[in-house]
Amino acid sequence: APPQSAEETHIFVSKLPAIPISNDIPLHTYCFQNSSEYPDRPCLLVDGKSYTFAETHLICRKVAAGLSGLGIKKGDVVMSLLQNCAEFVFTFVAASMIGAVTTTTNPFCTSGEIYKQFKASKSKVIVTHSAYVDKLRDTGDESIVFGKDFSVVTIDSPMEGCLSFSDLMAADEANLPEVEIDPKDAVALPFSSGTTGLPKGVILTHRSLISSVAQQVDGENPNLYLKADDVVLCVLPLFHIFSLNSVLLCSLRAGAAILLMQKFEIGALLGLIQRHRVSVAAVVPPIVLALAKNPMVDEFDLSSIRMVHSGAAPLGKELEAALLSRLPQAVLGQGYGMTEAGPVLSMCPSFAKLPLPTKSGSCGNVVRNAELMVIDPDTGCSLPRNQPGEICIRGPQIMKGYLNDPEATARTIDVDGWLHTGDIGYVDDDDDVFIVDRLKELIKFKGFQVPPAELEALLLSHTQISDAAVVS
Ligand code: 4UV
Repeated sequence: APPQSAEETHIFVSKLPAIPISNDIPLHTYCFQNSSEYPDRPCLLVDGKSYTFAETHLICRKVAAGLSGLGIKKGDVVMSLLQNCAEFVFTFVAASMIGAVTTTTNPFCTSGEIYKQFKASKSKVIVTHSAYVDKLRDTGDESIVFGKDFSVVTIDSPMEGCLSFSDLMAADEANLPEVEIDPKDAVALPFSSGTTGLPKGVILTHRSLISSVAQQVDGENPNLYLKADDVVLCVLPLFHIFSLNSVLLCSLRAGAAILLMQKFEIGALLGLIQRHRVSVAAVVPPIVLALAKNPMVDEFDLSSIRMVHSGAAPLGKELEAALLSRLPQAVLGQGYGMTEAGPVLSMCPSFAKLPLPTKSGSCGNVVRNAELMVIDPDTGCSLPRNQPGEICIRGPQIMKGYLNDPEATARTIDVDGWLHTGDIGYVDDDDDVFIVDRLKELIKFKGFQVPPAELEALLLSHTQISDAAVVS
């Protein structure tokens, strides 16, 4: 190859050809766009119950009318404080249908953490399980009173001062208001600390989420090929962007069944895989570890699994090999995502309809209809192949910005539209992306974000601690 001049910009794109993406429609329309061709196919499988695509779509429209009846309007924020359950899906899609935005929260968060996000997002209603209502009663703020200034909806047992999800589901879908949705309107507001500081609201629009889903499952040769008869395991929490996007939204779009599991427990998981003949499993490295090492695995028939998609944290080569020796029929690969990136930056090409090989330890290739660049963190210059630097991504899928935080947005998305991930990695001669280090402060525990700034603030609230610094 001829020597590259210092000024040359090295931009990496997918080996797969670009595809047309219909990202000028609302997200819910896009997800259910083909579903009238298969109304009776199973869409959601949960706790022995099954909802077809037609039933799921109808319940979403009813819940949308119900939310509208509660006074939720276009642009309002609905907080989903839910573990994986059908009501998560109904709430998210219903909010989209009325032009509202869902902010997703981990139900294990403390009351203080929940209300920080609640206030920052200006949520109007919280949808949750009755078990979490007690930690919601004290808002920590006299000006916001539980049950008076906002509604709490429980999906299971009725609780004092709360509404019931069954009432939302009983609404008449004919009362669904007509709303005009702009592709640039927000639809999801997950929280992430990004490259520095405390958690911030990440504005994901209808256009960004459709683009990200399309980059994975659309086109003649989808990068993440989900088939109509696939049963996709949804054990990763839907409040995290990996599961929300690459499991829920991708499966809805592709017409595959989603098997919802409330929380990870190895015995129950193995039983579900065997009973429902799970074919695609989205996992994080700790689940790969359990599947590779737990002796119980030998007692179950996991032969239905054809694809294991790991992401959200690095997956070691040894662990990859250990799992493959137990699931020799499966393709195991990684995706690489970041909430702010919409979220998927790269995906294993062996998941494609026409699969291509990739190397162990790689996070696959950059997604189609996007550009990836590796920059020298010191000089900001773009780097050629095989040289590690900060990974940057550009495309229609990335976030619009952080909620009410123009400085943090400008620090993350530069004037040329490149989103700086804070991850150190490189692209090799075969277009395989490798993540080797992290420039940013973020600590990850089992795929979950642990922002050091949050722990530092907590430590500093102790009267006998004068200063603290948290590192990984
Ligand atoms: O913001 P976040 O918590 O987001 C995620 C998203 C992961 C996804 C999403 C969709 C997929 O299909 C998929 O495969 C994975 O984790 O944290 C972002 C940071 O997590 C690290 C990296 O530091 C990101 O900036 N990370 C995510 N994926 C990987 C990873 C990976 N495969 N290998 C190493 N680090």
